[in-house]
Amino acid sequence: MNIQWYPGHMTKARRMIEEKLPVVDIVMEVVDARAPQASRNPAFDDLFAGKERVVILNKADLAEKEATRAWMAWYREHGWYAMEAVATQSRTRKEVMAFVERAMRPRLQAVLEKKGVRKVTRAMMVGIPNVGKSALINCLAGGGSAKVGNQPGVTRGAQLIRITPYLELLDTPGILWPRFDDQGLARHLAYTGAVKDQVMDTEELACLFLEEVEARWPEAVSRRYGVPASAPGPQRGYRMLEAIARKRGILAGGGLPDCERAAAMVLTEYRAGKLGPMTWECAGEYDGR
Ligand SMILES: Nc1nc2c(ncn2[C@@H]2O[C@H](COP(=O)(O)OP(=O)(O)OP(=O)(O)O)[C@@H](O)[C@H]2O)c(=O)[nH]1
Ligand SMILES: [Mg+2]
Repeated sequence: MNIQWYPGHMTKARRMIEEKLPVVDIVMEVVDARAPQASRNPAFDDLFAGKERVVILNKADLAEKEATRAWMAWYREHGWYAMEAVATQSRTRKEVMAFVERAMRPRLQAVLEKKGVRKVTRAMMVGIPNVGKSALINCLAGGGSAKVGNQPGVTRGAQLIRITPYLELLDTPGILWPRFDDQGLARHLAYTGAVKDQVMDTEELACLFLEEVEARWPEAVSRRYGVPASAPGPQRGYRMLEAIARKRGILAGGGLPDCERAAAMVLTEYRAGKLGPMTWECAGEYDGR
């Protein structure tokens, strides 16, 4: 399976982001703590060259704590100002506010000294689809100002939301890049819900997912679904999916397992954190590639 997704609305969104850039003080790049390598858009280095940039590893509740700690250290070693976050928890508001305040302090102080005024900071929230940009904005705004949803491509326009008299946030649509060269990383994006399911064969995706989970977290599948590990070999993922379908009673005509529905269930449950925390990439693993 070759995973690719770069619909027209992303080209448009990229243009819109470029147009808004001059009125933005700081770019906040949101990445998925479950796939910190795959979820970094390589196009951003060019797009935001010369801009103040910080990074937020969101969905930390769905990632492995140790791995997130290692990624935070990696970012700091590489000169990034970084924080981990869980947009769906209310205490995140205070943490992100303090983070923005610290990131902007030198610049705000300089303006204050030069012009004697306290400047409004305008931050742009950017990232790939479904990483929680809008959820973070809502968390800061303390309400449902931005539209949120557990599928990629929910935000379509740029929406400016006032958080305090001195902070405004610009929500933007998630964007990917024209071609995924590394299909291993593309799969991680697909598992975590950054790629629209409708452009993939989700049954095949679920099989690949189960094989990769089995190889890296050998207990996770049997713990959740009560099925024994399938012997390695051809169609291992498919055999696991069939066993899960039978166990859950997801059957089609003739009492045969309905693998398509089982695939959708497995992916939905994983994305909701039901299989436990999982981080797909280790810090440093991709350096120099
Ligand atoms: N468990 C968990 N779920 C989160 C977190 N942040 C966001 N979500 C969920 O992830 C889904 C996507 O969130 P959005 O805020 O719509 O993502 P987005 O980055 O704005 O996505 P697009 O607008 O499609 O680019 C929603 O179902 C959120 O509730 C988090 O820290 N932890
Ligand atoms: Mg959004």
